[in-house]
Amino acid sequence: MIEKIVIANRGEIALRILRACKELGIKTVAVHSEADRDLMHVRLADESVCIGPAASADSYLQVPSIISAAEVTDAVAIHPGYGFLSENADFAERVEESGFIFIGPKPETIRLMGDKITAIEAMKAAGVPCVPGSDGPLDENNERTLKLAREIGYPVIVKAAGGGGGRGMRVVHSEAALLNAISLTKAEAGAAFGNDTVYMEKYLENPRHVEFQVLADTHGQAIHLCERDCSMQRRHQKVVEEAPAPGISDEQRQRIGERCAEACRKIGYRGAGTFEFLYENDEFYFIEMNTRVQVEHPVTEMITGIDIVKEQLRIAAGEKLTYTQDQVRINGHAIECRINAEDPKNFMPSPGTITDLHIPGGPGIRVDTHIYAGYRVPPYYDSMIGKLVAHGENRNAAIARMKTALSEMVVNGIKTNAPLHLEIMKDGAFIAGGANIHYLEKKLGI
Ligand code: MV4
Repeated sequence: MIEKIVIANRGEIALRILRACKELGIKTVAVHSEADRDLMHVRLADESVCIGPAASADSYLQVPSIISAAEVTDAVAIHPGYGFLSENADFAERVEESGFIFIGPKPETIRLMGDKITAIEAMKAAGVPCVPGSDGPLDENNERTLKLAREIGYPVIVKAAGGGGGRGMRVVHSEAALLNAISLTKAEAGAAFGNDTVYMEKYLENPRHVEFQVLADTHGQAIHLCERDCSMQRRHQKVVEEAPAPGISDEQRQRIGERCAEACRKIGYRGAGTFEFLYENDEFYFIEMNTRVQVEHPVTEMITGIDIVKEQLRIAAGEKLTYTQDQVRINGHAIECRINAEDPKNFMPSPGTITDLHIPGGPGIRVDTHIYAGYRVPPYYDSMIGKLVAHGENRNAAIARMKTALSEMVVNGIKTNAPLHLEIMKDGAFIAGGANIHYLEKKLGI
């Protein structure tokens, strides 16, 4: 096993990674900003290194500082968590060139998936179903572009190859609006990503966001861990996630999941990953792949009993996957509520000191959080302060447990979105299951 790793992240995921390391007997180095000296995982880590000022750009995004921290502490590997440098191919490359193990896919795989056009090309070639579209960049030939759009059928969506996660895209409803929409999207993409390449897809009007979790080792084995439904979102920020996705048949789950696992084998994928699909009228359409551990990984862990972070560490150490596909069994249903330090009415961030804290518990409840009574939530980072996860023998049981847990939870001193979560848990369309990606914003009146 790996002897010592640097945890190149903060907050709940840094603590989650630290716990997995402790269970596997791996020593840990916490790297943190000047504003994060009081983080829980910094206290619990074997060593810690301050890597710069509060602003992420000066600390958590500083590649040389993180690599230096690994060098001075004699670590052998770096876990990037999610966000920050986790999907930065140049970072992964610098980590490997410096002689460390990057806990994630090969740099070239991150680069392949970072460009949404090459990602779709690779997945289509591997037999993963994709959205009908331009199958490549749009070029200067406007006649060709107009013809393509006519064949796809309006509405279409123009997306930046360097975008993803909702950045750099534009819906087009008519031929008259197409060429101008492409110019605007290209200009925005060039400024935002330094890459003005755009492509086009059929715009699906009311899809759900359903994603498959995969694990792949360096011995050519790959498995899927079922899917998650992440349709409850606001402004491209997921609010509630669940597994399995309501209404997906086991036959379809195994069919699509196996396509994802096979695609991993074909491209030599390594580590944990997520295939993002839009799901509409009982069909799956691949849109993007995430090459990191995701915020919502606990719902998958709850229904499969598989520790995804420990598997990441084992894979990085060159071990074979602990599980074969046959050993992956779905048990019940799990729901995750992202708890944010924000005003539940206007969604404004609400940093500050947590004066009193009561964390809920009981059967089927899991809380992944780094907060404690007296902790001061800094204003510099993402407002997510934890994740409340409820598992039950079925979806209704999980909802009932989530409602009980939400009503028990006390986080005083700051505002949180717990009241919004209670409202969602009592919402008719949520209870019915299968609401689409627009449902929450419509409910909130956006
Ligand atoms: C789409 C789409 C409809 N049709 N692509 C937004 C985030 C990025 N990952 C892809 N996104 C979308 N791509 C086609 N062909 C609708 C969205 C979309 C969306 C997707 C997932 C979750 C929330 C969303 C919110 C708005 C739009």
